[in-house]
Amino acid sequence: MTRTLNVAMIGGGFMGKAHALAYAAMPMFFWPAPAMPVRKVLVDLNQAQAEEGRRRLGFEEASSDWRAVIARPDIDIVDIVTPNDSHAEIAIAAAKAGKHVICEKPLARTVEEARAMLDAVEAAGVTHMVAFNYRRTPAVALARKYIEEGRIGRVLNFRGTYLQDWSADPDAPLSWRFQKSIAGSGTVGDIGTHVVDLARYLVGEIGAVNAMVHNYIPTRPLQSGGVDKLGAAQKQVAGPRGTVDVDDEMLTMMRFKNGAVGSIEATRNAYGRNNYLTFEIHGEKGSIVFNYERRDELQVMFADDPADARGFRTVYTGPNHPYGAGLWPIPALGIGYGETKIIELFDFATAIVNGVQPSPNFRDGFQTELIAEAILASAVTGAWTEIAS
Ligand code: SOE
Repeated sequence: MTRTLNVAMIGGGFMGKAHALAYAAMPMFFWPAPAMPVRKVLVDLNQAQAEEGRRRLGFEEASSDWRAVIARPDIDIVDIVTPNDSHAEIAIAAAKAGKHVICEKPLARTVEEARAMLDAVEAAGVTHMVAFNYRRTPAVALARKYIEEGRIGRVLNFRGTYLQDWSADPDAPLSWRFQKSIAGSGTVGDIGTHVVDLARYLVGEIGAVNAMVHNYIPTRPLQSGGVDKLGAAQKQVAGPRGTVDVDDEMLTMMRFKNGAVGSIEATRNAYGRNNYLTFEIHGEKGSIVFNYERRDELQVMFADDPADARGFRTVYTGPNHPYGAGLWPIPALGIGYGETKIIELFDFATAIVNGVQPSPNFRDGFQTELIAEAILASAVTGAWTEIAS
């Protein structure tokens, strides 16, 4: 009989919605499922919020006490979808209680926190994952397959961007994402790390960075109410403002350990860009281009195509591509954010059942944190900064 995995999810906001959807839908897509997730307990800041989340997200129970929930013997997975400042405390407690842990990105605010989290899960021998979900877009996994198969030869260059515009308006509210004490950093941690994760996944380990960061909007309107508000749709012109003490924009050059070079640009202030997470990879035998806003598509150019047919062409992901057996039966029916989370959970549950570590796990999250810290350090000194490992 298929094993069940009882889930305690800590947090019921934007990411909670995405993870709850994945728990419900994973067996609908991937059947037979590696395990049947049971939405057991939803934990939120207070009982009323937890109860509302329970009803909405389909959990059996509600609680405002994550420590008590983690101590329960019937819980198998602790899922951390809270702001960054509580990731370490919850993950370390969950590991000590012997629970498998999935944690939203970035893994932590600092390298020290990430190190402690990695040590805790490794000491406990539990399965761990950091939720850099964009790797799970089938077109991204297809890009990796092509690279592994040598279809574009040795990789020479990776150009990545993550451009959004939800914070371009100076009157968009002071989300926790603008506060260093909660977030750790701004674009670097929030969206830059997604591109770092893709660069490591597709090209290999990053050896050194040379970066700039900028802040353009030093204050933003303070929020009222307990629920974090994101973006200009929540614009508040009047009222008190609070300090933004993180970066609004980052740019970095990179040297990969395998000799490739690359760059990343990330900002949440690029009017007209919504979730413009892109990469262009050039190799000795071809190129690959991806844009998450057109995530069913992978643009490929293979240099060994006949001379009169050379050029970029579009591959629409479907049943013949990574994860295709579980997804929709016809290419281009549409892959969304939800599907990336469903695939992520499928890989996490498979790893738990097989007693192996998935990727990206806390070691990857820790390494990405080292790179984020090097980007911030290089932005201060202006110098090339080696990544410790
Ligand atoms: C805001 O920039 C945000 O919600 C990020 O925090 C997520 O990681 C990204 O997937 C979407 O945008």
